[in-house]
Amino acid sequence: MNNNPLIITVAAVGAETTREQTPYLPITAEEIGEEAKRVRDAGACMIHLHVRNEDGTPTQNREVFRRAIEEIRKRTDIIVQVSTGGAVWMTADERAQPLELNPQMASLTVGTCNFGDEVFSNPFPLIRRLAQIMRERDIVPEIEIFDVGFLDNVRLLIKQGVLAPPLHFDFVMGVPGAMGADDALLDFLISRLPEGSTWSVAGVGRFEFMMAELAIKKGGHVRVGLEDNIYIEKGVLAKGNAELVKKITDMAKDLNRPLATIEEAKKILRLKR
Ligand code: KMH
Ligand code: ZN
Repeated sequence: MNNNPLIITVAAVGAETTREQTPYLPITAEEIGEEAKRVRDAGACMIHLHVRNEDGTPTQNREVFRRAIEEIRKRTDIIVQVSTGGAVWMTADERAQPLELNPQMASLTVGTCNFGDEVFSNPFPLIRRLAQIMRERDIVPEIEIFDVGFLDNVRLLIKQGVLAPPLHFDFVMGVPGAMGADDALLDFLISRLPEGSTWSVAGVGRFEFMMAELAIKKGGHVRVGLEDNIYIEKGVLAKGNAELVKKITDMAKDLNRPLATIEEAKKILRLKR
């Protein structure tokens, strides 16, 4: 059994979840700041951050990110990881905008896949460009793996000098159109990681808690949040992200995984600030 400190990341907002689906989705900068404090108090160390326009539509606008991060920083020391994935229709220029704020960390998706009825497009030139900006600004990437072949892309990107191990990965499992979510697949993914890697799992939809439990048992880290799943149990909406975090901290307690402090998380993730 693993007892290394557990990092819980909260994908609190996302680009696809709507207020029609759940009234608990934070949208404004103040709501995101309040939510960040609630999830930190509940035991999370990191927020995976998307932001929204006032009408609730997703945006990668730098100033909207700036305001949300300011509200987060007023209230909590949680690690901020901005999304560079944005929403499926966004251009590379839009997606890169939050990197101009020099966040501690940013997501970096390393391949293209179906995403429900859409395509999440990440051609190599876009990956190289986002990775280069992150390198120039000392922003640590979280490598998002939506499908198995993405790990082969990582090998290529390392060979080309675009990515430099050791790296932190997030296995996004259960997106319709990309890879599924099960124990054997997770073992396979872990077996294919470059040496020295750290990893977390984001189980999507009904896979969220099942995959979280497996990740905790195998010594990995966990991502939950309304971006990935809005239910606390079948047919029952989570009353916010903190309730999802609480379910993970209960699991961690049962499985003897201590929660990481912010300092421990920064060390594990090799953050520069
Ligand atoms: N919204 C998805 C299309 C990321 O944040 O890096 C992409 C996404 C990945 O959420
Ligand atoms: Zn995201």
